[in-house]
Amino acid sequence: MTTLTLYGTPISVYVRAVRLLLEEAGANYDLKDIGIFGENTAPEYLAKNPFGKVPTLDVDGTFLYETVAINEYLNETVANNKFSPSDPLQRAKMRQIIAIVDSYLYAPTIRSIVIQRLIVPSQGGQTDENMVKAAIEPATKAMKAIESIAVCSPYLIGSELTLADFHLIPVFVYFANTPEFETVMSQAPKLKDWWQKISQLPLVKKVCG
Ligand SMILES: N[C@@H](CCC(=O)N[C@@H](CS)C(=O)NCC(=O)O)C(=O)O
Repeated sequence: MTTLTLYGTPISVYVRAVRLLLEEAGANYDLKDIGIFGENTAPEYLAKNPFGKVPTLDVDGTFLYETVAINEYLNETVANNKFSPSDPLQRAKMRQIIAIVDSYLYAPTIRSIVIQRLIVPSQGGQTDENMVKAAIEPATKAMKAIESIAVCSPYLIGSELTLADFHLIPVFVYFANTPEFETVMSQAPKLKDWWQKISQLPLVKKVCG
């Protein structure tokens, strides 16, 4: 039987994307906490993931990194592909949303707004208001793009949870706690509704609570 060990801090957006899948699939795995403020750049961890990012999944001694690759692998091996639509166009839309999250949404929402609004003040620093202001337009653009692809009935691609939901949920968990959330989400009402429902799932509370 395959042994799975997930390296990464449970507060990480991307570690959560993987854990949402693992928990929903009921898979057996160990979580090894790797902090993102130093531990991730120690030589032992860089030997597993040269970019020093979390998560990394140890599959029987093979170190797999990049969340998209990890979740595609897990979807096939522990979930019988149930988190990916069988219809090619729906599957492409799922991947399109995931790519938009990675390429266009994560930076303005998490790296700029969440870090500046939630993390910097919690460490005694002062929010860079210019950085927050500049992030609103790209965050809104990415959110509107996802809104135009997703059906949100009730999940992003339809009646079943997919890898796209796992990718987007952890971003919303943090972003929803910022004042900019309402401003941005006023442009994406379907997604706001999706979030209101999905944030109540026991799975989301367990992994991201
Ligand atoms: N492309 C990577 C991104 C992972 C990522 O950015 N992880 C963040 C935590 S959510 C991290 O490791 N940050 C530490 C750093 O950038 O030094 C993936 O998809 O797994």
